[in-house]
This record gives sequence, C-alpha cells and structure tokens, in this order.
Amino acid sequence: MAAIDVALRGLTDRALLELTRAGDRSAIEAWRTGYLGRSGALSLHMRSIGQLPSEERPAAGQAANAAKDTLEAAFAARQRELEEQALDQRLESEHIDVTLPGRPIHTGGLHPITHTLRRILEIFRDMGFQVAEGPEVELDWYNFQALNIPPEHPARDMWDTFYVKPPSILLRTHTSPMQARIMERTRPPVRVVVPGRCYRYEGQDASHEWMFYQVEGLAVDKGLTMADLKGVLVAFARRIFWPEIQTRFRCDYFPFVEPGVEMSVQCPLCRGEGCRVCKTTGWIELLGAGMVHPRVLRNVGYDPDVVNGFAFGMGAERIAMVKHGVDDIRSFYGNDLRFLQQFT
Ligand code: FA5
Repeated sequence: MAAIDVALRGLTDRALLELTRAGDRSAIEAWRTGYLGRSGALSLHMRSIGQLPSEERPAAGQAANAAKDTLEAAFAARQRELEEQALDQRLESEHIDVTLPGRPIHTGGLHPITHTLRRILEIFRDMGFQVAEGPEVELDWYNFQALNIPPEHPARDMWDTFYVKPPSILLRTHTSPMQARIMERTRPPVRVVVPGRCYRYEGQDASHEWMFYQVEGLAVDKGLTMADLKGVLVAFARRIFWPEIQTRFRCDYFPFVEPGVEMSVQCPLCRGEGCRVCKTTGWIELLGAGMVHPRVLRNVGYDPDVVNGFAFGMGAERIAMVKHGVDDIRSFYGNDLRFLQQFT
C-alpha cells in the first residue's frame, strides 16, 4: 500500500475514534473544524495529493473523497445521536408524574373569636335583639360620664384607660358607652346587642388581655325586671354552652346599674374543682349586668318613672375559652396557626 494511503487510513481511523469520544455539541464542532475544516487534517491531506506523480493522483483523490464522505456521514450520525441523547436527558429531567396527588391548597378560616361573636349575635337575634356597632375611639362622656361616672369618681379605677387625647378622648374600656349612644337616638322599646373591641391598660394573664371583645346588651321598656335579665342570660348560657351548664349570679357594683350583678359559669376545665383559669374558684366570670340606673336613663332624655331597662356586658374571649376549653386567653392573639387551625 502506498504511503499516502497508509496516511489516509491512519487519519480516518483516528478521526472516527475521536468522534466517538466527542460528547457534546462543542466537542463535535471542534472535531469537524479539526478534520473537515479549510485547514483541517483531511483538507491538508487533499492538498498534499497535488505533489504526487500524476499517475497516482486520481486514485489518491478518489480515496480522499471517499474518506471525506465517510467522515461527513459519521459526523452527521454522531450529531443526531447527541441531539437524541440531549432530548432524552431533558425529557427525563422535566418528567412530570401526572398521577401524583395535587398539593393541598390552604384556605383561610374564621378566627375563633369571630366564630364566637357570630354565634352570640345569632342567639340574641333569635331572642329579638337588634345588632349595632360603635366607635372604638370614644369620648370620655360616653365611656364614663353618661354612665354615671363623673371625673375623679373612684369607680374609674375599675377601668384602667388608654387615653388618645386626655382627658376627653380615649379607647373605650367597655362597650357600655353604646348604651347612651343608642338611647340618645332611639325611643323605647329598645332591644339591642353591640359587639366590639375594648382596650384596657392592664397586665395580661391567663384570663386578661389588654384588647378583647365584649358584647353589650341593652333592653329598655315598660315594666322590665331582674327576672327578665336573668331569664335572658340563663337562656343564652344554655344555648351557647350546653343545657345543663351551672350559672351563678352575685351582687356586683357598676355605677350605671342598680342593682348590679356579675354572672359566672362553672369552670368547664376543672368542673368546679379549681384551676389556673378560674383562679381556683371553680367559676369563670363571664359578664357584668344589672338594671339600668335611673340617672343613665335621665342622661339620655328617658323618664325613669315610665320606662326601665336592663343591660349586660360579656367578654367574648371568656365565652370562647369556656366553650372550647382554652386555658389561656393569650392563645387567641398569639397568631400560632397550629392553635388557630383547630377552630376552622
Ligand atoms: C364591664 O365592662 C361593664 N361594662 C359590664 C356591664 C355592662 C355591667 C352593662 C353592667 C351593665 P367588666 O369590667 O366586669 O364590666 O367586664 C365585663 C366582662 O368583660 C368580664 O366579665 C369579662 O368577661 C370581660 N373582660 C373584662 N376585662 C377583660 C380583659 N382584660 N380581658 C378579657 N376579658 C375581659
């Protein structure tokens, strides 16, 4: 075999071997330039044929053209092969298992206190009460003075107050200011409940928050008695908790009622044994109540010789605690989803 044929065979074998090792697009491109490009090994080989004796040139030219065809075909095949491999890899990496179950979508839920407030209002609506709402930033007049608590009255100590603009503008400490606001604009008979946020400048513990919800109740008509008040509240407790719940009324003092009472229910957490939440008394105080003081009626232009009324103010968190056996009021506003999701 002539030396030129040996050189061509060596070049072709080397090229084909290198091609199988070229593993990506840039490697085979470099291979193509290195062998088939204008200055590539095969092109140089072809140029060297011109220096052969003329009788050897045709055969050497044919052999070189055949080698060129072989290398070009091998290049095209390798290129296809690599493209297919790349496609396979992409399909593998972007594989979607359509049989996998979908990820759950987390929907929001109502806060347990919102649930409780809605239930409280529903029960009073069934008993014929209307629902009203009022301002959280309140005047001293409505929060205290219209309720028979003049400036400097010692009873103000019962409600530690956040002032917005002392001495006349404050964050309401209870929903009772709505008593006067409603009576001012309504003629008796009145039967209304008022839900809303209240604020007190006091320390927190298992049963006290500085912000909490109350629901105020007010009924004014001719001939109402303590028996009406008690009947409404006991009926309410039996519906919101359970029919056999034990209730207790004891005398209490609020300047805007006479007589005044507090109503407690038996602690459901310890069933009356005494625990942290009921402060070992076995009872949880839910609300203050009483017969509307004649002076309050007069302050809003009602005649206490003609009409009288009863009022109550309950803590919504206390009711939610009793209902769901929650032993710390601070859990409601701690924003721990593990706690809150139990109620949705
Ligand atoms: C009052 O606020 C009176 N306005 C209630 C009232 C209305 C009496 C009408 C008579 C007639 P008292 O401060 O006791 O009363 O609060 C009433 C209820 O609100 C309490 O029984 C309790 O359930 C709830 N409460 C009071 N303070 C807090 C607090 N810091 N955190 C959570 N709940 C509270």
